[in-house]
Amino acid sequence: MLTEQQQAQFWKNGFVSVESVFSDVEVDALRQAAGRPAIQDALEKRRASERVVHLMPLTPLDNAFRELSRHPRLTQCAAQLIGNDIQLSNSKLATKPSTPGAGAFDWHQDFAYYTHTNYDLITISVALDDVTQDNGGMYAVEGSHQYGLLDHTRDGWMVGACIESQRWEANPELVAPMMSRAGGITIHHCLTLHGSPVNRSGNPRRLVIFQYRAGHCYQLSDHIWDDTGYQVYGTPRNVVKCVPMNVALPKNRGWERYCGEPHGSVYRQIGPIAKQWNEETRRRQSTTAND
Ligand SMILES: O=C(O)CCC(=O)C(=O)O
Repeated sequence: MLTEQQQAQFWKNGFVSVESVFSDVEVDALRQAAGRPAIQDALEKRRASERVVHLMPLTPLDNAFRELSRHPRLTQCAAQLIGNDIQLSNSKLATKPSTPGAGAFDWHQDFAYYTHTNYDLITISVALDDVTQDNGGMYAVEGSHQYGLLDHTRDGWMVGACIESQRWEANPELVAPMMSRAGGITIHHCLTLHGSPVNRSGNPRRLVIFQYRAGHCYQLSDHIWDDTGYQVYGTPRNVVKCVPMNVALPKNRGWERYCGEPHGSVYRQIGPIAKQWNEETRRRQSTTAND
């Protein structure tokens, strides 16, 4: 649970770090899960020893990460910030190689990748290693969650990076570290401008990253992952909240193959694995209710 002060910090700055959410034993179990063949093979295929890899979707690869995605210590924080009906939007293992000098990640807002009908989305990053300025920890621009959606496109195509560099260059005093020791978490708003520099440490940096959305967020573009829409807290209310916004839907070259056209499909909100897991939850709940 977040204290009132932590919640106030989140809403003021657009992010907050919370130390010691998971014990050393729990972190060790997560590291072991990250070391199992399904995940190691997938990382190797993506050349994780040379570059940043965001392994997605993570929860179907190992049950430890499915359990982590719905762990009350995470979902209760999410519920405090965005309400009682929480779905997983996506999950990933974000690795940075130990090769010194490798792995910068450009400044961006997460919302630019996954436009929704409103901004009730947050990202929780769980540190599997101590995350420091030396090993490529993330930085954020304080207060940038109030900027609205910035431009991440060229000629309408998503470039995966914010192109408005004045936003972080003009006010360096607003750029602040968003880091924690292993077992800690950071939480940031979907509009918080953030990025991470190269790893200079010679040590790996692994983060498990969950993006959560309120159930009333309806995805407008991009493709959905197998675990998108997994109900991790509360029950679905089947209400969509729309706030006024003009958003140029970004086109994504690589993702036409998933959805048949470059903006993705607004009709697909729940991935196949999330559907199956949600059905299991419904069955469990109705059995319990009938007992
Ligand atoms: O891996 C990193 O350092 C950056 C991760 C990130 O910014 C993201 O997943 O949105």
